[in-house]
Amino acid sequence: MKIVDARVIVTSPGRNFVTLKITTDDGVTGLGDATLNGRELAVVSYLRDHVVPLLIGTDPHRIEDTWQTLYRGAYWRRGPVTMAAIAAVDTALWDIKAKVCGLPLYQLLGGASRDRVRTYGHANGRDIPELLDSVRARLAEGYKSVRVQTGVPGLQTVYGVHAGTAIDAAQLDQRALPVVEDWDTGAYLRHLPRVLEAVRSEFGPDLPLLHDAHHRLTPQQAARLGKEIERYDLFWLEDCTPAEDQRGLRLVRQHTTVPLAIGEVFNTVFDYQTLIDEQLIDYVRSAVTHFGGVTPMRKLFDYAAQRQIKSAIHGPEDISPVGMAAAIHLDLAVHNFGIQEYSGHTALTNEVFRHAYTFDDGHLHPGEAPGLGVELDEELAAGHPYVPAYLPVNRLQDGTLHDW
Ligand code: CS2
Ligand code: MG
Repeated sequence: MKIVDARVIVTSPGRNFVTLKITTDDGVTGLGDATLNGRELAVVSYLRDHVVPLLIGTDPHRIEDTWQTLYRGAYWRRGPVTMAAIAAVDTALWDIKAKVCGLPLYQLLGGASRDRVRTYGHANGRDIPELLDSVRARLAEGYKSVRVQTGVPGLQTVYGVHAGTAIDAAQLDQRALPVVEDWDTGAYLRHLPRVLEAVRSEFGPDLPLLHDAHHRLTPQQAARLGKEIERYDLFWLEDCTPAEDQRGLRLVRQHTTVPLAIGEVFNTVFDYQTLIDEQLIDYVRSAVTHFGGVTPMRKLFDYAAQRQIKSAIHGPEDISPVGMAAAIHLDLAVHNFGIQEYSGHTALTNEVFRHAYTFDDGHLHPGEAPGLGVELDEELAAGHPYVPAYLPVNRLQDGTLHDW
């Protein structure tokens, strides 16, 4: 079997997605997600200009060798652009291999370790009443676990709070450039305990709650917050501090038992080494799309399992249904599964990317279709071309650029 074609398809059914489609001489095709939110075109070029020429004529069954060739053969290693490109190739080759075997991908990953995949959804509100309504909406949709994010008094815009957030018209016009959001760590630290108190008193002690601090605290601030919110028994506190300096989590871990989740911006196992070796976190958050594909994700989960750390694959709307499908196959198969983030996608996105995975009663299942179980409607995709778009940036009250 040989690869005879590999095409990069960029489509924007409401937001930008980058997909690699590999075709073999037997006519078998495989899909891989290469979407890097705000830097999509960098991955498009990396794939089209530097990876696709290397794939033509190679054996699609040699997944490990292809992965090692793309990782080591480039000389320049790691990083989100490189690893998103490699992820797309790796995922597409697993899709092909599973299709050739006539099996859903999870069967090639060791078969099912559970009957269905537990998820969590996003609840957000500009203020506490709006957040409580959003939690009720997620529960009504069937979610059994909910991530809670709110606005902060005195701030115009905050991560995770959208749908009517006060972005003025001028900023909307600049959507092709990063929107500038404002931030005040002190206001946030004072406000979050009030938010969690309100959610717990409304929904009781048993509802699994998650919160994403989104890289904005110093280790000291994260340690203080973790201690203060322990009484609200969170399922996890996510990205409590920027974790390039993995040792920073030692301080947090010394002061709080709140479960910690980190890693959605990580793209190789080396980003996690201290965190896993010293058991500084409880969940690893990388996405198949940003971590080099299915192959390294399996290795990450086995490494994490040695320290009783569980999986929690990143699953916002900027992971395409192709990347989401790969995640759900992994979720069903790995033993140390924790939880799967699932924001869902728009109806149009689900038309462009028809998928076999299902969401029911707060859980996902990858389905039994051979491969990933995703088909890309290229004609429909072509009707929604790339739209320049950036992630926001954050500035403190004095104008200092801060982590978003
Ligand atoms: C967030 C993401 O889902 C999460 O946990 O951190 O929504 C993140 O902000 C986006 O994926 C960035 O593209
Ligand atoms: Mg996050």
